[in-house]
Amino acid sequence: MLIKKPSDIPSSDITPEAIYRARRDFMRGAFSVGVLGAAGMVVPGVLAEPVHVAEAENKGPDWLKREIASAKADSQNVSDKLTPYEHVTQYNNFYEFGYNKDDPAKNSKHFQPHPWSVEIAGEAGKTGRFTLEDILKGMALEERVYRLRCVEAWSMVIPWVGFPLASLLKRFEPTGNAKYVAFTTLKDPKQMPAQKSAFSSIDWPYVEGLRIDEAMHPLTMLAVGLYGKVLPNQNGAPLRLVVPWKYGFKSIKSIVKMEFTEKEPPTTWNISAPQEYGFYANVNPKVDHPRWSQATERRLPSGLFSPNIIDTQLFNGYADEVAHLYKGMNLKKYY
Ligand SMILES: Nc1nc2c(c(=O)[nH]1)N[C@H]1C(S)=C(S)[C@@H](COP(=O)(O)O)O[C@H]1N2
Ligand SMILES: [Mo]
Repeated sequence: MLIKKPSDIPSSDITPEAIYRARRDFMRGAFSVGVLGAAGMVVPGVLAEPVHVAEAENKGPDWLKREIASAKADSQNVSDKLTPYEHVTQYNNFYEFGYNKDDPAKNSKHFQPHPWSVEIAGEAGKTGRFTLEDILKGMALEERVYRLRCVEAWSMVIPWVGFPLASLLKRFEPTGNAKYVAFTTLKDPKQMPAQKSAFSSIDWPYVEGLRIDEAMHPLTMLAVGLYGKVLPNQNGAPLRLVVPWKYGFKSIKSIVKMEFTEKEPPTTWNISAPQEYGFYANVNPKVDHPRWSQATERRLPSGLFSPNIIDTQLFNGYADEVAHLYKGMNLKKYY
């Protein structure tokens, strides 16, 4: 018989999400930002065995750490158990840093996400280049617990810190011709080693896009943190998209440009394999990937001896909020 060592028990099993919330509320009330900002900060996600995160792993300017630490819990939370911090930050897809799940954490250690700026372009009254500080100015950060479902049929539950994309886009006064928003990731082969590879099947930079109503939907967010801390490089520092009802590849990382466009913009995975990855990429258990089923998913942590397979939900469980966006559309055709 296999006996689980305590260290094999996922911390999400020890710490129900309710305790996480209670603890977070408690921390907000009891401690000042100064205490939270000190070295060896306790990540609010884990109570029974607090994860002490070295200050070196919570990299970023002090103003950003302060804003992230003071984020307010939003009502947009799912009740699923959180995926432990180690899994969220060590099992990643970020092809700019390599193709294995542990490559992004290993190969992004020297990536410099500060200072950072984002170019705003296209069909809008205000365009130009804005620093990360400009972008976050006046933006009330929220913590939101969302499911993330990768097209590869695994999923996680992540407490993001960020703000609704709509709050930012409205500032730039999109014109009536702004039907889509196109997003671009940084291209910098000096910092992103896999962009140097001659064998890459991806045409860098990574690009993504949303229809304007999807971009303006209140669930669509830009994240700057997770688990109450600065977004780790491997998760898309300093600024990444999170669209919880779509496959993970839509949630583009390390964004340097957003452009309002009239035409549907090209997207990286659709360019590489159009018959496998569409523009919409809505999570749908009834529309299988040509090479595998999308009916179920491996909810991480899920081990060889403790598989955690669950049913995939239409729109990743966000159908009540987003199904109206696709009314009358054939979801098999627009996959
Ligand atoms: N620039 C960029 N963004 C990206 C990717 C990538 O390779 N490059 N991978 C995507 C995929 S396939 C997924 S599942 C999610 C994973 O996010 P996470 O590593 O923070 O969990 O990021 C998405 N965003
Ligand atoms: Mo993915």
